[in-house]
Amino acid sequence: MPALNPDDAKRLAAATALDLVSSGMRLGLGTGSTAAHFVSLLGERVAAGLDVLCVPTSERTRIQAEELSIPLSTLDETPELDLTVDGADEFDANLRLIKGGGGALLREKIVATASRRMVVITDSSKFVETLGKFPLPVEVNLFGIEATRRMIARAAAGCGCSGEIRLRQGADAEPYLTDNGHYLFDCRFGSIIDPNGLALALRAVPGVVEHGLFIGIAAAVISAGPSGVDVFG
Ligand code: ABF
Repeated sequence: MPALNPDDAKRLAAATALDLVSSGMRLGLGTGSTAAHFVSLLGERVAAGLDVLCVPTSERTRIQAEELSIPLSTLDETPELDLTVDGADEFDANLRLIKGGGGALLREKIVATASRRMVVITDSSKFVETLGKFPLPVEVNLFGIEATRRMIARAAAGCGCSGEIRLRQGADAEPYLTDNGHYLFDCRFGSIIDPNGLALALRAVPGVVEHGLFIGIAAAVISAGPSGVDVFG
């Protein structure tokens, strides 16, 4: 069998997650290139008669799902979901995740925690022994941004964090605005020895709206790579 490239692996993980979906389900739809494969495959099933109602985690995903005629709802109309399928930037053996590289972590966390089950789909390169090589995204309110930056640095004291405001892609050097009108700090830790402690410390900073550590939320990770599909959890 030829080696899978990362994009094939993402699609394989997405196809594996599709087996968990059945008619009548209310689904959360994630954001990012892996989640986009899931949405695309789900669109094919919907066209063939699958009956689901979906809540997207970003405007990007909403647009993709609309184009595929996937029936959509909002969390206000459909506050409890059966299953959310989403990607991740990193995961460890305890199903702890870093998410938010795609800029949608707040809605992703709200939708995932409104679901009875969250299943993560990734290519196998996202597995790490210790979280933190990928910069941790932290969504912050625009008010008092410098004060918040310092408080985040103090909250992460000892972890060696340096945070930078994420900029939009392109040459204008304007900060990236999330779908919720906030900025993102990308905090470089290298390794996060105590993810639970860091999550609590970040939550205690008033200007922090949410952070990209997902702990105790994912029920399983479907990871695809050169050796096939592994399911963690
Ligand atoms: C979203 O997309 C994220 O929370 C994560 O940041 C990212 C993963 O991206 P990709 O699937 O493109 O690797 O799920």
